[in-house]
Amino acid sequence: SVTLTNMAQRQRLISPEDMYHLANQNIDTSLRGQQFMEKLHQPEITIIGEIKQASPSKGQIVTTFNYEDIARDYQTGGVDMISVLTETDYFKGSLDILRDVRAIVDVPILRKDFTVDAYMIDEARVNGAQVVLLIVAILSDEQLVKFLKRTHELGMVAIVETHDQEEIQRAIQAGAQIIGVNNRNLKDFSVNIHHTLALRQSIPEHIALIAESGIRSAEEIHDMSVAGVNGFLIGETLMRASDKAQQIKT
Ligand code: IGP
Repeated sequence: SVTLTNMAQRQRLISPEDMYHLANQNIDTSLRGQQFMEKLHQPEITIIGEIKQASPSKGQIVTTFNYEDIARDYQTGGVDMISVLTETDYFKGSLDILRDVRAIVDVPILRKDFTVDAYMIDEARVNGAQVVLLIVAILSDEQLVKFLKRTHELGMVAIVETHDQEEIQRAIQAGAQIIGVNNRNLKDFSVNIHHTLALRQSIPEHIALIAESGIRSAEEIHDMSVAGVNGFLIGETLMRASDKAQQIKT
């Protein structure tokens, strides 16, 4: 029989009310999201490995996309979280991938998407994510506050993505606990990893900082870590690596 949860997971037509109630029945009590947040504040380096087969700037990144193998490799390598793209049009992701990955790993999972509705947070939870991405540039202050509230109600945590000083202020104001700085300028796709470093001082210590995009080497991670960056979100470099687990360990 097709349960409401099954339907919701398959992205059929589920009303916002039904999705809201389903999410409420699936509040995350595993504390994986909270543990991830605590790990960010520890001195060791925290790595998020991203599962992404395509992107608007690079097109198709990999020729074969065995996302289950990738998830296992990431976990073997010791990542602290796996980010799964669920956006279908530009990144060729899906909630199916998220759910399949959830079924085979224990690490927390970030639903990587353009959250523009609380519905998507409920949907993330129903499909097994502990963490969501909230991109300041596409949200109003009211939405940010509302989405953070919903995220926390579900026992989840949010990475609030920013790109400049002003967005960081908005993230802090809204009550972000984890701020991501995207080194990729979403307007022209240019990448500058020094971007995160330049913005470190604008973020209070009790808020964890994650550097996103364009990270290529252990050296870059080391330099940013010394400068007070807590976590590193790495997509393309790991997707292209043939020895993923080894890359993560070194
Ligand atoms: C990963 P990279 O350069 O390592 O593949 O980047 C991640 O930061 C990037 O995929 C990303 C993203 C996003 C994707 C950052 N913010 C928002 C989609 C939506």
